[in-house]
Amino acid sequence: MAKTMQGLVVRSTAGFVEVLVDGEVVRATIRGRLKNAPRTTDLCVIGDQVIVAQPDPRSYVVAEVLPRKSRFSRRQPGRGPHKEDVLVANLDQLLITFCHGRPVLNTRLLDRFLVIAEHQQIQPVIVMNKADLSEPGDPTWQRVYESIGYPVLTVSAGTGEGMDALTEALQDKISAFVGPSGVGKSSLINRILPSLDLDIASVSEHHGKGRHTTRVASLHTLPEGGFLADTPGIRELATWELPIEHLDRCFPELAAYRDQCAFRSCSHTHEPQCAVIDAVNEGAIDRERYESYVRLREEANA
Ligand SMILES: Nc1nc2c(ncn2[C@@H]2O[C@H](COP(=O)(O)OP(=O)(O)OP(=O)(O)O)[C@@H](O)[C@H]2O)c(=O)[nH]1
Ligand SMILES: [Mg+2]
Ligand SMILES: [Zn+2]
Repeated sequence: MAKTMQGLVVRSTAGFVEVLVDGEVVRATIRGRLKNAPRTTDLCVIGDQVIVAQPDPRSYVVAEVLPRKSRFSRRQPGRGPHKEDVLVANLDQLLITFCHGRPVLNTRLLDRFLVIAEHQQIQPVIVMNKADLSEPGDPTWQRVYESIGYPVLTVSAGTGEGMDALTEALQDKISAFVGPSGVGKSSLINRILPSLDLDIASVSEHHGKGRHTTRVASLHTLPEGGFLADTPGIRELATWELPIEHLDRCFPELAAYRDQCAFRSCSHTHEPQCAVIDAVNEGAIDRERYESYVRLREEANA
Protein backbone atom coordinates (compact mmCIF):
# COMPACT_ATOMS: atom_id res chain seq x y z
CA MET A 1 0.00 0.00 0.00
CA ALA A 2 1.21 3.51 -0.83
CA LYS A 3 2.52 5.70 1.96
CA THR A 4 -0.01 8.34 3.11
CA MET A 5 0.36 11.56 5.09
CA GLN A 6 -1.74 14.54 6.15
CA GLY A 7 -1.16 17.98 4.72
CA LEU A 8 -2.57 21.50 4.39
CA VAL A 9 -3.65 22.87 1.00
CA VAL A 10 -1.88 26.19 0.34
CA ARG A 11 -2.84 26.72 -3.30
CA SER A 12 -5.52 25.21 -5.50
CA THR A 13 -5.80 25.60 -9.27
CA ALA A 14 -7.80 23.75 -11.89
CA GLY A 15 -5.19 21.10 -12.56
CA PHE A 16 -3.40 20.52 -9.26
CA VAL A 17 -3.06 21.61 -5.65
CA GLU A 18 -0.05 22.58 -3.56
CA VAL A 19 0.04 20.87 -0.19
CA LEU A 20 2.23 21.62 2.81
CA VAL A 21 3.45 18.26 4.10
CA ASP A 22 6.10 18.06 6.84
CA GLY A 23 7.22 21.65 6.25
CA GLU A 24 7.59 21.19 2.51
CA VAL A 25 5.23 22.28 -0.29
CA VAL A 26 4.50 19.50 -2.78
CA ARG A 27 2.42 19.57 -5.94
CA ALA A 28 -0.36 16.98 -6.01
CA THR A 29 -3.08 15.89 -8.37
CA ILE A 30 -6.52 14.90 -7.13
CA ARG A 31 -7.62 11.30 -7.29
CA GLY A 32 -10.12 10.79 -10.11
CA ARG A 33 -12.65 9.07 -7.86
CA LEU A 34 -12.85 12.24 -5.72
CA LYS A 35 -13.10 14.51 -8.74
CA ASN A 36 -15.93 12.57 -10.29
CA ALA A 37 -18.13 12.24 -7.20
CA PRO A 38 -21.25 14.47 -7.31
CA ARG A 39 -21.09 17.47 -4.97
CA THR A 40 -22.48 20.97 -4.39
CA THR A 41 -19.31 22.44 -2.92
CA ASP A 42 -15.70 22.99 -3.95
CA LEU A 43 -13.71 19.80 -3.71
CA CYS A 44 -10.42 21.11 -2.40
CA VAL A 45 -9.53 24.69 -1.44
CA ILE A 46 -6.82 26.47 0.55
CA GLY A 47 -7.06 25.64 4.24
CA ASP A 48 -8.32 22.12 3.59
CA GLN A 49 -6.65 19.29 5.47
CA VAL A 50 -6.03 16.42 3.06
CA ILE A 51 -4.65 12.92 3.05
CA VAL A 52 -1.94 12.65 0.43
CA ALA A 53 -0.76 9.35 -0.99
CA GLN A 54 2.59 8.85 -2.63
CA PRO A 55 2.19 6.08 -5.19
CA ASP A 56 5.83 6.54 -6.17
CA PRO A 57 8.58 8.75 -4.70
CA ARG A 58 8.05 11.52 -7.26
CA SER A 59 4.29 11.91 -7.34
CA TYR A 60 1.62 12.90 -4.85
CA VAL A 61 -2.13 12.33 -5.03
CA VAL A 62 -4.86 13.80 -2.82
CA ALA A 63 -6.78 10.71 -1.70
CA GLU A 64 -9.15 12.33 0.77
CA VAL A 65 -10.30 15.79 1.86
CA LEU A 66 -11.02 15.86 5.60
CA PRO A 67 -14.27 17.45 6.86
CA ARG A 68 -14.13 21.26 7.18
CA LYS A 69 -14.44 22.74 10.67
CA SER A 70 -15.43 26.10 9.23
CA ARG A 71 -15.24 27.84 5.92
CA PHE A 72 -15.66 31.22 4.34
CA SER A 73 -18.00 30.60 1.45
CA ARG A 74 -20.70 32.18 -0.64
CA ARG A 75 -23.21 31.13 -3.24
CA GLN A 76 -21.37 30.84 -6.51
CA PRO A 77 -22.07 33.99 -8.54
CA GLY A 78 -23.90 33.65 -11.85
CA ARG A 79 -26.78 31.49 -13.00
CA GLY A 80 -27.05 27.76 -13.10
CA PRO A 81 -27.61 25.24 -10.31
CA HIS A 82 -26.85 26.54 -6.83
CA LYS A 83 -23.40 25.64 -5.66
CA GLU A 84 -21.18 26.64 -2.77
CA ASP A 85 -18.05 28.62 -3.63
CA VAL A 86 -15.58 28.08 -0.78
CA LEU A 87 -12.82 30.69 -0.63
CA VAL A 88 -10.96 29.37 2.40
CA ALA A 89 -11.53 26.31 4.62
CA ASN A 90 -10.88 25.90 8.36
CA LEU A 91 -10.53 29.61 9.01
CA ASP A 92 -10.13 31.08 12.50
CA GLN A 93 -10.22 34.72 11.55
CA LEU A 94 -11.68 36.73 8.69
CA LEU A 95 -9.83 39.97 7.97
CA ILE A 96 -12.60 41.94 6.27
CA THR A 97 -10.60 44.51 4.38
CA PHE A 98 -11.73 47.88 3.09
CA CYS A 99 -9.81 51.14 2.78
CA HIS A 100 -9.79 54.88 3.00
CA GLY A 101 -9.68 56.58 -0.38
CA ARG A 102 -10.63 54.28 -3.24
CA PRO A 103 -12.46 51.95 -3.66
CA VAL A 104 -15.02 53.65 -1.40
CA LEU A 105 -16.24 51.71 1.66
CA ASN A 106 -19.45 49.79 0.99
CA THR A 107 -21.11 49.06 4.34
CA ARG A 108 -23.76 46.82 2.73
CA LEU A 109 -20.97 44.56 1.52
CA LEU A 110 -19.22 44.84 4.89
CA ASP A 111 -22.42 43.61 6.56
CA ARG A 112 -22.57 40.62 4.21
CA PHE A 113 -19.04 39.63 5.20
CA LEU A 114 -19.95 40.01 8.87
CA VAL A 115 -23.10 37.90 8.50
CA ILE A 116 -21.12 35.06 6.93
CA ALA A 117 -18.48 35.30 9.66
CA GLU A 118 -21.20 35.10 12.33
CA HIS A 119 -22.93 32.21 10.59
CA GLN A 120 -19.69 30.24 10.30
CA GLN A 121 -18.47 31.31 13.74
CA ILE A 122 -15.27 32.80 12.37
CA GLN A 123 -13.83 35.74 14.32
CA PRO A 124 -14.23 38.85 12.13
CA VAL A 125 -11.78 41.76 12.22
CA ILE A 126 -12.49 44.84 10.12
CA VAL A 127 -9.25 46.07 8.57
CA MET A 128 -9.23 49.62 7.19
CA ASN A 129 -6.19 50.02 4.98
CA LYS A 130 -4.72 53.19 3.41
CA ALA A 131 -4.76 55.06 6.73
CA ASP A 132 -2.45 57.54 5.00
CA LEU A 133 -5.49 58.68 2.96
CA SER A 134 -7.86 59.03 5.95
CA GLU A 135 -9.43 62.20 7.28
CA PRO A 136 -8.60 63.04 10.91
CA GLY A 137 -10.85 61.42 13.56
CA ASP A 138 -12.75 58.13 13.56
CA PRO A 139 -15.59 58.03 11.01
CA THR A 140 -19.17 57.62 12.29
CA TRP A 141 -19.61 54.15 10.77
CA GLN A 142 -16.57 52.97 12.73
CA ARG A 143 -18.13 53.94 16.04
CA VAL A 144 -21.27 51.98 15.08
CA TYR A 145 -19.34 48.77 14.37
CA GLU A 146 -17.09 49.11 17.40
CA SER A 147 -20.11 49.59 19.65
CA ILE A 148 -21.52 46.30 18.34
CA GLY A 149 -18.24 44.67 19.34
CA TYR A 150 -16.44 44.38 16.00
CA PRO A 151 -12.78 45.34 16.19
CA VAL A 152 -11.60 47.85 13.59
CA LEU A 153 -7.87 47.97 12.82
CA THR A 154 -6.69 51.05 10.93
CA VAL A 155 -3.53 50.27 8.99
CA SER A 156 -1.44 51.37 6.05
CA ALA A 157 0.52 48.99 3.89
CA GLY A 158 2.10 52.10 2.43
CA THR A 159 3.48 53.74 5.61
CA GLY A 160 3.41 50.75 7.98
CA GLU A 161 0.99 52.44 10.39
CA GLY A 162 -0.91 49.95 12.57
CA MET A 163 0.98 46.95 11.19
CA ASP A 164 2.27 45.79 14.60
CA ALA A 165 -1.25 45.41 16.00
CA LEU A 166 -2.34 43.59 12.83
CA THR A 167 0.63 41.21 12.89
CA GLU A 168 -0.03 40.47 16.54
CA ALA A 169 -3.65 39.57 15.79
CA LEU A 170 -2.48 36.96 13.27
CA GLN A 171 -0.32 34.88 15.55
CA ASP A 172 -1.11 31.16 15.72
CA LYS A 173 -4.34 31.55 13.72
CA ILE A 174 -5.44 30.81 10.19
CA SER A 175 -6.54 34.20 8.87
CA ALA A 176 -7.61 35.43 5.45
CA PHE A 177 -7.74 38.85 3.88
CA VAL A 178 -11.04 39.20 2.07
CA GLY A 179 -12.63 42.25 0.48
CA PRO A 180 -13.13 44.12 -2.77
CA SER A 181 -10.43 44.42 -5.40
CA GLY A 182 -8.00 47.28 -4.91
CA VAL A 183 -8.28 47.74 -1.12
CA GLY A 184 -4.70 46.49 -0.68
CA LYS A 185 -5.00 42.89 0.54
CA SER A 186 -1.88 41.74 -1.31
CA SER A 187 -0.04 44.93 -0.36
CA LEU A 188 -0.69 44.17 3.33
CA ILE A 189 0.62 40.63 2.95
CA ASN A 190 3.72 41.91 1.18
CA ARG A 191 4.29 44.24 4.12
CA ILE A 192 3.95 41.34 6.59
CA LEU A 193 5.87 38.80 4.46
CA PRO A 194 8.16 40.88 2.19
CA SER A 195 9.83 37.83 0.65
CA LEU A 196 6.55 36.85 -1.05
CA ASP A 197 6.47 39.82 -3.42
CA LEU A 198 2.84 39.24 -4.46
CA ASP A 199 1.49 41.07 -7.50
CA ILE A 200 -0.21 44.37 -6.76
CA ALA A 201 -1.72 46.89 -9.17
CA SER A 202 -3.13 50.37 -9.01
CA VAL A 203 -6.85 50.93 -8.58
CA SER A 204 -8.20 51.61 -12.05
CA GLU A 205 -9.28 55.21 -12.43
CA HIS A 206 -12.22 54.24 -14.64
CA HIS A 207 -14.60 53.00 -11.99
CA GLY A 208 -12.38 53.07 -8.91
CA LYS A 209 -13.14 49.39 -8.50
CA GLY A 210 -9.75 47.84 -8.99
CA ARG A 211 -8.78 45.27 -11.55
CA HIS A 212 -8.73 41.94 -9.78
CA THR A 213 -4.98 41.60 -9.67
CA THR A 214 -4.98 38.48 -7.47
CA ARG A 215 -6.62 35.62 -9.33
CA VAL A 216 -5.80 32.55 -7.28
CA ALA A 217 -6.07 32.36 -3.49
CA SER A 218 -2.95 31.33 -1.62
CA LEU A 219 -2.07 30.47 1.97
CA HIS A 220 1.23 31.52 3.52
CA THR A 221 3.12 30.36 6.61
CA LEU A 222 3.77 33.05 9.21
CA PRO A 223 7.22 32.81 10.82
CA GLU A 224 5.76 33.58 14.27
CA GLY A 225 3.13 30.84 13.89
CA GLY A 226 -0.12 30.73 11.97
CA PHE A 227 -1.17 31.06 8.34
CA LEU A 228 -2.32 34.00 6.25
CA ALA A 229 -4.39 33.82 3.06
CA ASP A 230 -4.59 36.22 0.14
CA THR A 231 -7.81 35.98 -1.87
CA PRO A 232 -9.06 37.57 -5.10
CA GLY A 233 -11.25 40.68 -4.77
CA ILE A 234 -14.95 40.05 -4.24
CA ARG A 235 -17.74 42.04 -5.83
CA GLU A 236 -20.71 39.79 -5.11
CA LEU A 237 -21.39 38.04 -1.85
CA ALA A 238 -24.57 36.01 -1.50
CA THR A 239 -24.95 33.78 1.54
CA TRP A 240 -24.86 30.01 1.15
CA GLU A 241 -27.26 27.85 3.15
CA LEU A 242 -28.07 30.39 5.79
CA PRO A 243 -31.57 29.48 7.04
CA ILE A 244 -33.69 32.60 7.05
CA GLU A 245 -34.75 32.05 10.66
CA HIS A 246 -31.06 32.26 11.68
CA LEU A 247 -30.42 35.59 10.00
CA ASP A 248 -31.32 37.72 13.04
CA ARG A 249 -28.69 35.84 15.08
CA CYS A 250 -26.04 37.00 12.61
CA PHE A 251 -26.67 40.59 13.74
CA PRO A 252 -25.39 40.52 17.34
CA GLU A 253 -26.93 43.89 18.25
CA LEU A 254 -30.41 42.39 17.77
CA ALA A 255 -29.81 39.83 20.54
CA ALA A 256 -31.10 42.05 23.33
CA TYR A 257 -34.41 42.64 21.51
CA ARG A 258 -35.34 39.73 19.29
CA ASP A 259 -36.86 37.62 22.05
CA GLN A 260 -39.05 40.47 23.25
CA CYS A 261 -41.20 40.75 20.11
CA ALA A 262 -44.89 39.98 20.46
CA PHE A 263 -44.70 37.18 17.91
CA ARG A 264 -42.35 34.29 18.58
CA SER A 265 -41.41 33.89 14.94
CA CYS A 266 -41.22 37.64 14.32
CA SER A 267 -39.30 38.50 11.15
CA HIS A 268 -38.70 42.06 12.46
CA THR A 269 -39.83 43.53 9.18
CA HIS A 270 -43.56 44.37 9.49
CA GLU A 271 -45.06 42.78 12.60
CA PRO A 272 -46.77 44.90 15.27
CA GLN A 273 -45.04 45.18 18.66
CA CYS A 274 -41.68 44.24 17.23
CA ALA A 275 -38.98 45.08 19.81
CA VAL A 276 -36.33 45.27 17.07
CA ILE A 277 -38.24 47.85 15.02
CA ASP A 278 -38.88 49.84 18.21
CA ALA A 279 -35.15 49.78 19.00
CA VAL A 280 -34.36 51.03 15.49
CA ASN A 281 -36.86 53.87 15.88
CA GLU A 282 -35.37 54.79 19.26
CA GLY A 283 -31.87 54.81 17.79
CA ALA A 284 -30.65 51.87 19.90
CA ILE A 285 -30.01 49.84 16.73
CA ASP A 286 -28.28 51.52 13.80
CA ARG A 287 -30.75 52.05 10.97
CA GLU A 288 -28.26 51.26 8.22
CA ARG A 289 -27.39 47.92 9.82
CA TYR A 290 -31.11 47.18 10.14
CA GLU A 291 -31.52 48.02 6.44
CA SER A 292 -28.84 45.44 5.64
CA TYR A 293 -30.78 42.88 7.66
CA VAL A 294 -34.01 43.64 5.79
CA ARG A 295 -32.29 43.37 2.40
CA LEU A 296 -30.69 40.03 3.21
CA ARG A 297 -34.08 38.74 4.35
CA GLU A 298 -35.73 39.86 1.14
CA GLU A 299 -32.98 38.22 -0.86
CA ALA A 300 -33.42 34.94 1.00
CA ASN A 301 -37.17 35.07 0.29
CA ALA A 302 -36.71 35.83 -3.41
N1 LIG B 1 -2.21 55.16 -0.43
C1 LIG B 1 -2.13 53.86 -0.21
N2 LIG B 1 -2.27 52.99 -1.25
C2 LIG B 1 -2.20 51.67 -0.99
C3 LIG B 1 -2.01 51.16 0.32
N3 LIG B 1 -2.01 49.81 0.26
C4 LIG B 1 -2.20 49.49 -1.03
N4 LIG B 1 -2.30 50.59 -1.79
C5 LIG B 1 -2.49 50.64 -3.25
O1 LIG B 1 -3.74 50.08 -3.59
C6 LIG B 1 -3.67 49.45 -4.87
C7 LIG B 1 -4.25 48.06 -4.82
O2 LIG B 1 -3.43 47.23 -4.03
P1 LIG B 1 -3.48 45.63 -4.10
O3 LIG B 1 -2.65 45.15 -2.96
O4 LIG B 1 -3.17 45.13 -5.46
O5 LIG B 1 -5.04 45.37 -3.79
P2 LIG B 1 -5.81 43.97 -3.63
O6 LIG B 1 -6.82 44.17 -2.55
O7 LIG B 1 -4.85 42.87 -3.43
O8 LIG B 1 -6.57 43.83 -5.04
P3 LIG B 1 -7.04 42.46 -5.81
O9 LIG B 1 -5.89 41.53 -5.85
O10 LIG B 1 -7.47 42.94 -7.16
O11 LIG B 1 -8.21 41.92 -5.01
C8 LIG B 1 -2.21 49.52 -5.28
O12 LIG B 1 -2.01 50.62 -6.14
C9 LIG B 1 -1.48 49.76 -3.98
O13 LIG B 1 -0.25 50.43 -4.16
C10 LIG B 1 -1.87 52.11 1.39
O14 LIG B 1 -1.71 51.78 2.56
N5 LIG B 1 -1.95 53.44 1.07
MG1 LIG C 1 -4.47 41.14 -4.51
ZN1 LIG D 1 -39.47 41.52 15.82
